[in-house]
Amino acid sequence: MEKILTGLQPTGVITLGNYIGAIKQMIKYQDMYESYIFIADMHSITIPQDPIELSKNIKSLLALYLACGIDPKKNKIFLQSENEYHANISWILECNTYYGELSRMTQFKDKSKKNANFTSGLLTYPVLMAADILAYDVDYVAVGVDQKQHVELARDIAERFNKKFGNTFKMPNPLMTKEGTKIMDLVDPTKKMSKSSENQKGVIRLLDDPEIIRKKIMGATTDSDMKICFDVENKPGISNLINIYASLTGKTIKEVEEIFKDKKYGELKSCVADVVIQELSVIQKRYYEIINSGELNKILDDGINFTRNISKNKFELMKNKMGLHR
Ligand code: ATP
Ligand code: LTN
Repeated sequence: MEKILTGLQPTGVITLGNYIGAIKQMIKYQDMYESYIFIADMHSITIPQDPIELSKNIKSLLALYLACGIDPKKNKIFLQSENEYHANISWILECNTYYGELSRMTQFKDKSKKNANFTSGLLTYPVLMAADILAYDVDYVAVGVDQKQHVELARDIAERFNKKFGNTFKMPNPLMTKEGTKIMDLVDPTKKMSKSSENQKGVIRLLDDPEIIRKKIMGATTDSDMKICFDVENKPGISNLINIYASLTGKTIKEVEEIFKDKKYGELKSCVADVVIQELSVIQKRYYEIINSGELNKILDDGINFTRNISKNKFELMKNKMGLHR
């Protein structure tokens, strides 16, 4: 069976963007592939985190994975920092990655601009991501479009290592939503909806109250034209609402355009709010049942027991190939 992997950072309650771009995909794939899904807590500390908040977010993210429908029987679910081999593999890969490659990564350029005092971890972040991927010989990596460049870098690093030291890694392929769905911020629809966004009004979180969700969607930035059609360049706000509606109802963009072509912006917003609230209320109910149950620890224990061995073997193989042995 082919393998697939993905990770999410525990940097706050996940957003509708994470849900549509990452989690919903994994739910589909868990029946098709051998699936690995982990909490990328080591990636989250590339930006300063409050320790108490971080550990709360780790538990909450795990409960949300499950509440959204990630099945622990079908997925290897684990916490990245509990598997020391990811960081070990990452170091060896770092020594096979060029500074120039890392400094050209779009995410690094964006995030390093926000704080001139950024850490070196922010720069080497994609190498740790390559380690997460290459440790398991996965066929696919489920990511949103914003992470495609990092998966391509993982391929470049793998290819270079294989050429230099002999076949060691399988080539992973990025697997993205059909239209490369990227959910945008509701207030500034030219910017991706992001967990770490400062303006809460533009971001829908999976645990937001229904009234808050409705308020945020009804207040979404649109345009002064009155036409409902998908045109990301000229109508980013309306296009984003169409995209959300299509992603949650399983309809195509064309079908959604057809449904709303003679409707007013207010009607589109209200229908988008209905589908979002409907989908999230089911998830929220399950989340509150799961968060205080004892099952979370057992799931992470099973996950780490399984994955540590695989990544240890890969690390040993890499060391051997490079002459890192007595
Ligand atoms: P942060 O703000 O901390 O960078 P984030 O919200 O951008 O977080 P990540 O943890 O970096 O989210 O991403 C988790 C997954 O969700 C990735 O696969 C990413 O591609 C996907 N994703 C994140 N934001 C969106 C979005 N707005 N639309 C679609 N997919 C998204
Ligand atoms: N960088 C990713 C999270 C992540 C990941 C990975 C995704 C870390 N390691 C490996 C897929 C595969 C992000 O911020 N979304």
